[in-house]
Amino acid sequence: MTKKALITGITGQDGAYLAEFLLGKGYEVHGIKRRTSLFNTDRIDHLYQDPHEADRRFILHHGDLTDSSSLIRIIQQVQPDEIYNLAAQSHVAVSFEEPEYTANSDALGTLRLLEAIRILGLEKKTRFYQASTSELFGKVQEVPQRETTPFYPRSPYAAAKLYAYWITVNYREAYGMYACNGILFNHESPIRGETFVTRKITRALARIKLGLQDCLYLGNLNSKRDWGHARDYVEMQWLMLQQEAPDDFCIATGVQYSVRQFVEIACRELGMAVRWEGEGVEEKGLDETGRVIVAVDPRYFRPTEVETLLGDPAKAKEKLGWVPRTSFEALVKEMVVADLREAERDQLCQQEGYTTFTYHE
Ligand code: NDP
Ligand code: GDR
Repeated sequence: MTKKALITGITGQDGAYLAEFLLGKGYEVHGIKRRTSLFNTDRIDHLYQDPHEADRRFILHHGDLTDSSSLIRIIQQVQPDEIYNLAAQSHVAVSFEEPEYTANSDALGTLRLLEAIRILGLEKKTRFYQASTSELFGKVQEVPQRETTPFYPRSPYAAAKLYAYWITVNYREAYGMYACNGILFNHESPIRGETFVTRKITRALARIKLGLQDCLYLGNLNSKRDWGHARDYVEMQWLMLQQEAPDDFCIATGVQYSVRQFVEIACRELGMAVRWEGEGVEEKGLDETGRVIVAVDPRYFRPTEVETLLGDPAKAKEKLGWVPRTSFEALVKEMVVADLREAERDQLCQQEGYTTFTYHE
């Protein structure tokens, strides 16, 4: 029997990698996508199958985590063996601007899915994966962070994800559901959203290299993260649902870099030099000619910051056989190469008289 998976957030970074991975495993993959005024399926267009094709294994449904009726209808129709709840307002900084919406989609959205499974009597059939996050550790209480480290959320996003974490544990304990939390540390890729710091850096530096942009404005350069590759991490999401008993796992590389170091390594990959001058908001990154290519803009500071995250993936190593395949340097290189290609395309368009628009956020 072909297994059926339902992915919320299929148009996002992880959704795209996971869909590709599950199709490769022979799954029938269903995805929930929100209605948007413009197409937003760039990341999954290569997987698209025309609805008129026979034996389709990739099927999209309109729905929204803030709308129970759509979730119940889709789950009833699909009868999935596995649900991966990846949908979220996933930007920490934006969550300070849209706290209520973030709670509605990230916290209550998770509850709506779990309730839909229960209402439809699928507790014993449908396995559930919740996209939990290292942001739960927030103001860290222990280094490195592991499954037993106390949580201390530092944003509306993290507080919403805290509810989602515990409601997943509660439904597991209360109703015997196979429900897991993957506590994933930051993971990136060439298809990472353009406003997360890694992609913002690789995209901007590639454009600076080609003369399409003058300067990259960043917030906290001292912030440290444990960055892995999204392609490696989605495999762990799947593995968590293939165990005998449900459990929660931290997925991380166990290595940490600062935002400043990320800039340095990305510059190196592009054959550009960067040297730092000044301190705090006055700090600047200069290229070999003394031109300012990186500057601090306090508008990217967060009201409460998560200064440092470093994961301990020992449990995942032991029980899931987790070994991160992509090194930090290889990740940065892959992102830089992809963004350079995109910048070259923009440059060509400009040379041929077409305008390209760059939204800086
Ligand atoms: P993205 O922001 O790339 O993708 C989020 C997805 O959720 C998009 O498909 C988006 O749709 C969808 N979405 C947002 N709001 C709703 C809603 N109300 N109803 C339905 N769909 C919605 O995130 P990632 O792929 O990077 O992350 C996947 C999940 O993992 C998220 O829950 C995130 O919080 C969590 N996470 C991510 C980590 C990371 O480093 N990437 C680390 C730890 C956890 P649209 O395309 O229409 O915007
Ligand atoms: P994060 O990722 O908040 O860890 O959440 P992000 O890349 O946004 O920030 C990482 C760190 O970099 C600092 N920073 C900047 N961040 C952004 N976005 N833009 C800037 O200009 C900038 N300058 C410095 C931030 O302050 C922060 O300290 C991501 C998301 O994918 C979440 O959904 C996920 O849960 C966590 O990772 C794990």
